[in-house]
Parts: sequence; C-alpha cells; structure tokens
Amino acid sequence: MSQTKTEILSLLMEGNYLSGTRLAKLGVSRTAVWKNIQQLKEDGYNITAVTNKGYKLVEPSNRINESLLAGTVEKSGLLDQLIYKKTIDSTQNHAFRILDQYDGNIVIVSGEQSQGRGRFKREWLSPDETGLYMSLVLRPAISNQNMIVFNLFISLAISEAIREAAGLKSGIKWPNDILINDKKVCGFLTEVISADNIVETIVCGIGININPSAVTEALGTATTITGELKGSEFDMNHFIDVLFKKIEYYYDKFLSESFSSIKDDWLDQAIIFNRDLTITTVKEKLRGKALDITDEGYLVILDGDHNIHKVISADIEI
Ligand code: BT5
Repeated sequence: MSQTKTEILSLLMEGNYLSGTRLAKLGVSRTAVWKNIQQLKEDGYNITAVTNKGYKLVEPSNRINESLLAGTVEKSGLLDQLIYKKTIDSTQNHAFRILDQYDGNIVIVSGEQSQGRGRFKREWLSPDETGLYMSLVLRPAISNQNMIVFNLFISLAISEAIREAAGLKSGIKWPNDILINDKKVCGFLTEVISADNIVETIVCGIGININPSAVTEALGTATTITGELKGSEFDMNHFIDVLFKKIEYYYDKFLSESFSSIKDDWLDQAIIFNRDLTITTVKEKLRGKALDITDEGYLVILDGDHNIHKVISADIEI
C-alpha cells in the first residue's frame, strides 16, 4: 500500500478540490497522482476531475478497501502494520504464517476467504465483498489466567461499534457471537501462542457480515448490517473508524483493568440472560439459565435440577 495513496485519500476526505499543484506537493509526479486516483476509483471512491480546479471526492467508497484500512491503521495507537489481501484462504491462517516476520501489532484483512474458519474446525462463510474478515495479531505478555476475559472485552468492542456506527441493537451471545434480532452478524475466535504461562501472541479473527449474500442467507441463522438497516444509510468509513477505535479502547482496558470495570456495560448488551439455554461444553450438555458471569469470566448456569455450573467456554443455543 503506497503512502501517497493514503495521503491523497486523506486530503480528498477533507472535502475540498485538490489541484494538481497541491497534490504535486506530495513530491510525486502528476502521472503518479493520476494513477493513484484511478486506483482509488477502483476501490469504489467516486472522484471527479474538474478543469482548472482539480480532483474532488464526490462520494467515499462503501467497500472495505486497502486505502480505507491503511488510513485507519495509520491513525491507530494499537496497530503498527496492515496486511491486505484481495483473497486468501483464511486471515487467521495467514496470521500464523507471518507473525514471526513482524514486530508489533498487525491486522490482516481480506476481501474474501476460501477457507474461513470458525471454532472447532467449523466453517466461516466469507463471500467476496460482503463482509469484513480480519485477524488481529497482538503481543500482550500477560499470564494465561488473565487471558480468559479477553473475549468479553472484544465482544463489547464489536457490539458497541455496531450500535454506535450503524444504530442497530446488537447483542452479545457469550462467548463469541454478536447477534442482531437473534441472528448472527459477527463471529470471532481467539487463538494464542503462550510459553511458560505467558501469552506472547493473541491471534483474534473477526468476521462481520456487512452486505447480504446468497451464501450467508442460505444459512438461515445469519444476518448482515446493511440487510438489517433495510435501506437506511450506512457509512462504511465511519463504521471501520469506530470499530478500530473501540477495539483499541477495550484492548487497553483489558490490559490494565479487570472485567468488573466493564461488567455492567457487558451485561447490558448480553442476550443470554432470562431465557432457556442449551449449553454444550467439552464435558457435557446442559439445559438451564444463565445467572451471572463472574469477574474471572466464568458463566454461572443454573440447571433444571437446581445445580450450579461454572463454564468457561461452550456453545450456547438460545
Ligand atoms: C465463529 O466460529 O463464529 C468464529 C468466526 C471467525 C471468523 C473470522 S473471519 C476472519 C478470521 N479468519 C478466519 O478464518 N476466521 C476468522 P463458530 O462459533 O464456530 O461459528 C461457526 C458457525 O457460524 C458455522 O458453523 C455456521 O453455522 C455459522 N456461520 C458460518 N459462516 C457464517 C457467517 N458468515 N455469518 C453468520 N454465521 C456463519
């Protein structure tokens, strides 16, 4: 991703006409500027050129694209590196392939995945240009024990971003889904590399359905942000901006504070309480109701025989 393209985009996003002279101050030739403008158009930006005035951004792109993401990563206090692929097997797999090649925190994003994966080798359907598929590579150096609540912070970050930027009432289905109207709009999975009881690397893969597709519709259990908006305006730039800011905010909080600092907000958005649940853990299948979540991140379940169970990871059917 060229620095020039990001700079041109941020100048255009300011909303004024950009003359050739102004753009040439970037230290590149007019031809290079023109080429970058063509690439931005390919990324879905509607840019016009008016004689004697210069280029103007008529409408920002509503597609997830490298230029947009590069600008976001540049502003980020959390992320040092963006890796963008038009298509890939899985951003999660790619993260594991390349994480030793870079220091710092990385985000890998792809326009589509041919082998997107969920937990327990399940599939994550990732059709072209309909979703945000990304993996965050983070280097926390915390104890394994402290890692347990990570998903709680991330789930709140994603759900808040959807609520704030899209105005939709999303809800957190513990442990790793975000739903709208009881249908899955986002799934994430967290994998770690740890040694001597210290988590060295977190690889958190997040899939968010943005636009409807036949593939996800066929699932029957999935939904998308623009599908739920039913034609109301959706600003992709704003959504990406808010999402990355929320992730940064809640990741900082995760590193410095306990779950109790966000528990009330998390409970407000959780949708697993006051309903009958079927909970499948590695050990057993339970039917019951969720009573609470502990500060350590355990979900407290009351089963039909009035026994209390504390579960750390499970699949939940609502
Ligand atoms: C998850 O697993 O929900 C975690 C999904 C993580 C996907 C991201 S995308 C970027 C990164 N790269 C990857 O390869 N993966 C991550 P799980 O809880 O196991 O849910 C999987 C189940 O969700 C499937 O069995 C389907 O029932 C359903 N599903 C599959 N694709 C879906 C989609 N696009 N939208 C909603 N539900 C889907």
